[in-house]
Amino acid sequence: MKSNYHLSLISAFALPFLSSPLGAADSQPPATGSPDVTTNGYAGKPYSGQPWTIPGIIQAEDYDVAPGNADGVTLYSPHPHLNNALRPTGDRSVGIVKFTKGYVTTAGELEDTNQWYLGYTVSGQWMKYSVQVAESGTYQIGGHFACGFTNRTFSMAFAPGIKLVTVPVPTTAGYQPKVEVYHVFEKVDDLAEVTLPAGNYVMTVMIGEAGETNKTPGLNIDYFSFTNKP
Ligand SMILES: [Ca+2]
Repeated sequence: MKSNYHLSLISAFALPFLSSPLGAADSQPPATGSPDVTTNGYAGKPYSGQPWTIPGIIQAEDYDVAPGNADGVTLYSPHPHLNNALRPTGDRSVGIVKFTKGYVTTAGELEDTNQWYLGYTVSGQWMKYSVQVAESGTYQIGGHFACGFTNRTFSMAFAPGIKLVTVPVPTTAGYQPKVEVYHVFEKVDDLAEVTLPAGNYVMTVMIGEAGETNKTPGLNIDYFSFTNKP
């Protein structure tokens, strides 16, 4: 029962984002059914115990906790599994990395080393976050990113009801040529917009373009930001 549930979640989720199955290497079934990102049967819980608030900042590494830390409930990645130091138990599908000395902004200023980010992202990867929208409104989506290539995106879906907002991420390449490009970060606050009625949602963040799987976008994510549209 648990296994079927796990797989059905992946199947239900795969289609809106991927035009192909998630990959034979992961032994996942082919995606079937109609596009669907819902809260039906969702078993993830907020990482802090309380949903993250919109407007506000949501740390990318603070995705929801799955029962038993099972894969495929609050996160999924077609990437070979990685261990991480921040959330070691069972969270084997994504890479969480700490900023270290030498990380800089696009302007060359040193970054705070007391930050963690989602690294080693690949297309087809997704994470889920329980969020609470404090008041109905239109919000600008931004965040703190390093992006090694041009034309990279992620998508967000808010369940129930708001599906697939595409968020383009500007490249941070070329600003600090002496620094590893994936260690050059930029804060941006107006990459896309989403109109959200007040209430609780499960926010799903999906890396990459529809139809892409296991492509490395060179996208590192410290946090997502939501601000009221002026
Ligand atoms: Ca972070």
